Formats: sequence, structure tokens, C-alpha cells
Amino acid sequence: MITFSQTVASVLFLCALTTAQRGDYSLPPEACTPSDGFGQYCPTTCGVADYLQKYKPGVVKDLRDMEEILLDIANLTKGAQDRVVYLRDSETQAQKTSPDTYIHKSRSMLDDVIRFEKSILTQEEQIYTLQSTLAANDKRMLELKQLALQLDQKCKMPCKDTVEIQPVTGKDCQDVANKGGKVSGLYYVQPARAPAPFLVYCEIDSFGRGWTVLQRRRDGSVNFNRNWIPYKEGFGYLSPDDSTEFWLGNEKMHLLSVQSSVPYVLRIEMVDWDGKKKHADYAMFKLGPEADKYRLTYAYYFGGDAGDAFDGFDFGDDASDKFHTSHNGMQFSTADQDNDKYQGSCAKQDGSGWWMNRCHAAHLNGKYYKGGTYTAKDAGQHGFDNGIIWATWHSRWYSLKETTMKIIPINRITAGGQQGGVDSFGKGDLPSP
Ligand SMILES: [Ca+2]
Repeated sequence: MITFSQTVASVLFLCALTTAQRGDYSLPPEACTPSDGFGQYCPTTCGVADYLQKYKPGVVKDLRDMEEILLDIANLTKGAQDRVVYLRDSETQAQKTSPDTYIHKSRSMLDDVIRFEKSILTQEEQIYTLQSTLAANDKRMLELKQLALQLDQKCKMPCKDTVEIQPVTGKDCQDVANKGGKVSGLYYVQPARAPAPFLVYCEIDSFGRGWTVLQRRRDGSVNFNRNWIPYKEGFGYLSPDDSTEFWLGNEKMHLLSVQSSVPYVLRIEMVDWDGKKKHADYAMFKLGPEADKYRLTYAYYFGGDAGDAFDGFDFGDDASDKFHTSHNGMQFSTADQDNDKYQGSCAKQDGSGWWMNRCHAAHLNGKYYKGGTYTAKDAGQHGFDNGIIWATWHSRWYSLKETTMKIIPINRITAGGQQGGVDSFGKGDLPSP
């Protein structure tokens, strides 16, 4: 910087000198006569002086401006230098005061800086990864939203018109039929002591009889291996066209069956894999309250061509077979509530909820076997007869294709006269066994 200032000063000095030279007109003019030796384009000494004289003011001004700028820069540099000196002094002072602590401190500060830099890099990488994940998630979310939208639109169409609930209500399906219900379908009923109405499938025939359907098996689409609560409240699906499987629920069956002084008949209808149909009727059918584990009671076998399997069956294994497989008076058992007469759990072994004794001759909530015949091997780990069984019709190793359990007030069962009587079921398409 100083060197540069000196150069500037020299230039200024030269200018001053030329001025002095130019100003000295004492020199004879011929001294400025161009010398031929230089050629006509080359300036003489006087020419140089003239040239300098002509351009000097501008140059001088530029130089002065430059000098000012340089001075400013120099001042700034001086300030910075002063600062450095000051810092150095402070450092020295600090080192003198407590050198070890200071050095240690600076080193640890440096270490800290390096560490921070490293962690900043790492964090930046993590942030980048997170951003990528976020972007991927956003994309996935969008896809899911679109899928949900598509599904939603798909769902809306078939869901609109499939469930038609009939407007008539009553305390059971016979009451519904009495009040004008003419077609089979879904109705709300409210038995005498029921806290609220509930949905049932009513089978209403041409004689004006209204059957309240309690159970339906038809294709194995519903799992009947359930615990106490589902059996209590009901499971499966009610449909207006009788196309689905369900268990209405023990509590509803109890409320229905005990509401009136007019007792009910329970009708059990069954279809085997050859398409044969048979039925069994039980008079004075009742289900006890939950406190009595929904105990099954009836007065007597009212008729039918399927035989009285509820009364037990002599399988030939033991003299007490029939006694141990009767169902009248049995409490309801599920895998999680063993109320049977067996040291083990019939419900657990046979994978169903039922009025188990030790265990059964009738077993309509059993496992669904397509085709009918099954073996102990098919029955899984326990190997017991766990199919849909009605032992007085087919062997316990034959599982039925379809079953229906439904009730009607006893005074209505023969209400259609001869044609509406017990014999009307399946009449015409039933070869006698
Ligand atoms: Ca038991």
C-alpha cells in the first residue's frame, strides 16, 4: 500500500516537473522543432511536454480521486490492522493470564465446531431421508385416498336398494302377518319385554302364517365357531331374500319365546346334499334367561319326518348314549362358557355354540362340510363329530347342506286346516325314507 502511494507521488512529481518545464518559455521555440530523425509521427521532447500539458488536468484529477480512494482503503486497512493488533494483544494477554485454560478452551471450541459441523451434515442427511420418506408417504396417501374414493363410489350403488325393510311391526312374525304383513322379508319386531325393536327375517306363507326365523345355514359362508357374546347377541347376516346365514341371538330368542301365554312351536327344517328335505317340530319351545344360560326346554316332539334327535340317539357306543346326547333341558355352551355335562368342553371340541349335553345327537351350528360325508380326520385336531348333524336322519359323520330354525305360536301351526298343517312342509317332493 505504501509502495503504491509512493508510485502515485512519483507520478505527481513528474507532472509537476513537466509543468515547470512547459512553463519555462525561456527555452527557444526552435528547441521544439521536430527532428526529422524521429519521423513526422514521433513526438519531440516538446511534443511530449505538450501532450502531458494537454492531458495533465484530467490525469491529475483522476489521480487525486484515486489517491483519495487509496487513502480511504489505507485507512480501512489501518483500522483492520489495528484490530488484528488489538486481538493479538488480547490473545497474548489472555495467554499470559491463563495460557492452559485458554488453549484448552480454544481447542475444545474448535473440536466443538468440528463436531457441530459433522452433526449438521448428519442431520442434513437425516432430514433428506425424512423428506424422501415423507414424499413417499404423501404419494401413498394420495393413492389410498383415490382407492377409497373408488371403493366408496362402488359401494354406493349396490348398497342403495338391497335392504328393504317392511313397514309392518309386531311382537313376532305371526303378529306381523296378522297385521297385514304378506310377504317374506325383513321386519322389526318387539317382543313384550324387549327394551327395543330388532330386525328379524319373517317367513310369511300363503296361509297367513308368520314364522320368525332363528337360525339359517345354507352355504357355509358364516363362521359359527363363536363365543358367548356373539351367540347371545346374534351374528351373520339377515337378508330380505333369505339368501344369507345367521344366528338371531340367544337373548332375542329368549325374549320371543317367553313373551306370550300362547306357547311356540320350534320347527327345524333340513336339506341334505341330495336335495332331500325333512323337518322336526317341538311344542312349547322356550329359551331360559341368560342367568340360566339360555336353557333349552320344550314339552314334546310335535311331529315331523326327520326324527326326534333332540331326544338323543343311541349310537351304539354306550348304553347311555341316548341319555347323554339328549338336548331338552340343556344350558347353552360356547367355547368360552362350558355349561355341558361332559368333563371336557363340547363346544370347544366341536367348534360351535349349542345346548350341549355330552355332547349331542343334534348339532345344527356345527362346521359346514361341503358334500355331506366327512371323517374324524377332516374334523381337525379333536377328531370329533363336529358337522351339522341330525342323527335320527343322517349319520353323525354326515353334515347337512341347509338348516332353518323358526318358531310360530302353536295355535297357528294347524291354522291353515289340513293343507296348512304339519304335513304341508315339503309335501310332494319328499320321498318317504
Ligand atoms: Ca364340560
